[in-house]
Amino acid sequence: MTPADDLAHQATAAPEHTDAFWMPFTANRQFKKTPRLLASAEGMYYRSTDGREILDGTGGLWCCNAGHARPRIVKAIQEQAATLDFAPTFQMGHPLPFVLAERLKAIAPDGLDHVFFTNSGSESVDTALKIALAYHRARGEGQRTRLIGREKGYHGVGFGGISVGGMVNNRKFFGAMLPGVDHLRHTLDIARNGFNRGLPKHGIELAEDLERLVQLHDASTIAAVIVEPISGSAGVVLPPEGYLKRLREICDKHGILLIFDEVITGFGRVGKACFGVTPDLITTAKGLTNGAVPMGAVFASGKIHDAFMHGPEGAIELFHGYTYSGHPLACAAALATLDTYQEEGLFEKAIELGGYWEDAIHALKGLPNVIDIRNYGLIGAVELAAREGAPGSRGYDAFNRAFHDQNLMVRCTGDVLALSPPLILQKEHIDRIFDRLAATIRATA
Ligand code: PXG
Repeated sequence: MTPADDLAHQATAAPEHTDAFWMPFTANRQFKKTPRLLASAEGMYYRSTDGREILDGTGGLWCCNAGHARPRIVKAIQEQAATLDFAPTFQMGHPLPFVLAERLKAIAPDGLDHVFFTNSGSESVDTALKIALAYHRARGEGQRTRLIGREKGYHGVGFGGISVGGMVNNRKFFGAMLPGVDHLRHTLDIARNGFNRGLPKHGIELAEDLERLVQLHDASTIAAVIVEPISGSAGVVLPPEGYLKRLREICDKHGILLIFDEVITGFGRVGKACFGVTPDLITTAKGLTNGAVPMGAVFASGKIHDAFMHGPEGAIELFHGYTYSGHPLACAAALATLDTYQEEGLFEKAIELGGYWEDAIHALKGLPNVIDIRNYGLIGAVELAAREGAPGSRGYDAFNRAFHDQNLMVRCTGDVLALSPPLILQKEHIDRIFDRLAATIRATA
């Protein structure tokens, strides 16, 4: 075997040893006893190392919005690797991040016309928080140092992200985190909004929680508020109707920046970005490159960007960046991804298919242990009742059963089964996803 053949074999066969790889966000010992291993992927399907076709109900991990192994993206990465494998972007450059930033600006909400590149959602979040702090300092309001997140929020795993985040297990093991952070209440309210279709009808008043924090801390100390328009990781928590608009109004009233973390919701997942509300900063990653090469991007308004562009011309305006900011392979993947989205009209798909998706997921109501169903765009969640004394175990069993017995990939987060399929899916895939999910739920006691 040549080394290339050997790599192809190693990438598709179950590994001989599993000890050395410390897996992220995984029950390592449980996984390694009965691994779930993927060897290849095309379109809507993965193929497992034991040769089964697995229907991808989650776009990988909320990132493969155009499906898998799309020829244009594959070719762009291959060609770019052979042309320019790496080039620095610190006091140097190469053409692609400039081209990509212009393309992104053209599809961003109005006014968000500057782009800072990162390599992940976590880095995008840290970048946006740092920009927010430095922005206020640049305009002489350096006392605005407080950051406001929200309960149940997920903003990645950097210290900034877990500090403003609100998922207990992502925080409690890691010490005191950033000082000067506070949290809004979350918007999940099954008692009032259970089995609602689309955005919840009740809960706009939860935005007033920001006024409460302003009363407590004084607006002059608050730099920014960060929220996910829809949070995925916490089990698909939707914004009540009018909530995001109200947050925007309160931020404007008090000179507080509003950051939308669109790492999951960006790039077509919910159709149009931002629910008609324009934030000051947007964090993205995942769908930006269809998951094919790690990349994130922070979109900043002209107001924010321009506040930095003062002082001597030779002064570095923002002391921040990553070795791989604007990496050539990531840029090539992102440009080919944007072409694919555009050519195939994928940003419209969540709107076109949203109604069919909604009917299909809500047809699961009445199955054993289903206590709520939530949906928006091409996102869905089915919440199962927790087993007495063992929260999360029913969700995990359903997820594991879906993979092994139904050839379906879903996500479980606690007892919530979350879905975010590639946007290339057709009605027949939707039928298949929910047939298999229904069988899974029936079989999971
Ligand atoms: N912000 C949001 C809103 C996210 O959903 C991140 C930041 C962090 O991105 P990186 O690229 O650093 O992982 C995320 C990531 C899940 C799940 O199961 C969700 C994410 C990651 C892994 C699993 O829902 N979101």
